[in-house]
Amino acid sequence: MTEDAKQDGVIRHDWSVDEIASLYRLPLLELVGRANAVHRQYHDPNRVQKASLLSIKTGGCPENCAYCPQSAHHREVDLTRDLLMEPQKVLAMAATAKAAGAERFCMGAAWRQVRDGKEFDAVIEMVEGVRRLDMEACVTLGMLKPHQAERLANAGLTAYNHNLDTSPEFYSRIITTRTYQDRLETLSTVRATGVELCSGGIIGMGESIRDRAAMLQVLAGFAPHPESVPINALVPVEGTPLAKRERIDPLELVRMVATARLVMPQSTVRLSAGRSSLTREAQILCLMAGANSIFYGDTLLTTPNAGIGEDAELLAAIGPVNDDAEQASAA
Ligand code: SAM
Ligand code: DTB
Ligand code: SF4
Repeated sequence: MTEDAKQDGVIRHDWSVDEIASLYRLPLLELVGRANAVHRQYHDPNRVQKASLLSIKTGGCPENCAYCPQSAHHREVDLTRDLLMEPQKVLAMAATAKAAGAERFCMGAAWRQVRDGKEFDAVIEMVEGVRRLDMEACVTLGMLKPHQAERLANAGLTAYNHNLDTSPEFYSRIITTRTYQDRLETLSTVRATGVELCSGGIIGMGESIRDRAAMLQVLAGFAPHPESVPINALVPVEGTPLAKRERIDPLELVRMVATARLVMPQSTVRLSAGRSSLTREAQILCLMAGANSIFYGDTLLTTPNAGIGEDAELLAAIGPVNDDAEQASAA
């Protein structure tokens, strides 16, 4: 074991970007091996949490995130805008997701920020309803004020998703309608309520390895680390400024997951968007490298996901996971 590897698994908040970039660039087998050892130290290697996503309010967002099909700035995108869904309909979908094995239900609204009023009241009702189903509830609603975060906390919200997306340096190449600082402030507003943080980012937008490392450095600088770290690979959507970006090499995703695992040993690392273009084997490598959750269901928010059938096959091929009879009998 190298001297560096002996320190693996220590919880730190003082990583340098250089240190993180060096981990990312390790020989792949060394990187995955070390990440797997840390993963096994803190997590059950046979557990893969299934989370389901639902877009509760689709499209027409005033922000200009270059990757996002829901931005009103990208007029060429073929997407039907929708008003906020009725809580009853959302809760029926949550119940269906639970019946399919999802433990967590994540609801996304294409808002720049939360506004008080009927729509927010309806979101509170959704959160309460998901918790009554005995599922974890996560929402992603854009920026929010302390009293709004408190209301979500009182409704029983498990986690708030708010991604940093990329490094502070690369950020303005992707989004100009809000700042990195806005993002950090929302995260600290959520943290103050005791609701868990879900924050991660996207690779494959033209950023460098240093940018990827710099994003992880900011995340790992939080004390405690975000409980949940989604790692997305860009899904290039026709009509967005990033539509023509080539899909990243799946091994870059493996490296990103492994590096996230090494710098945030206790966090749940979620293998998020981009999974539908990965082979079964590449997904398994990501799980070996430290991912412990997948988004389960036929769609992410607006783009296709690996289907439930394919995922059932993936999980069955791995063998019984989650220690439950449902998976064992599907195998
Ligand atoms: N409006 C909310 C906000 O500001 O956080 C959230 C919804 S947004 C769709 C949630 C996250 O999905 C984004 O932060 C981004 O990381 C990810 N995402 C959106 N479009 C994507 C794409 N085309 N490919 C990969 N990830 C994407
Ligand atoms: C996250 O980091 N990825 C999920 C979840 N958090 C909300 C969303 C992925 C969205 C991919 C593009 C789409 O389907 O619209
Ligand atoms: Fe709006 Fe969120 Fe999409 Fe950005 S990522 S355009 S904030 S929905």
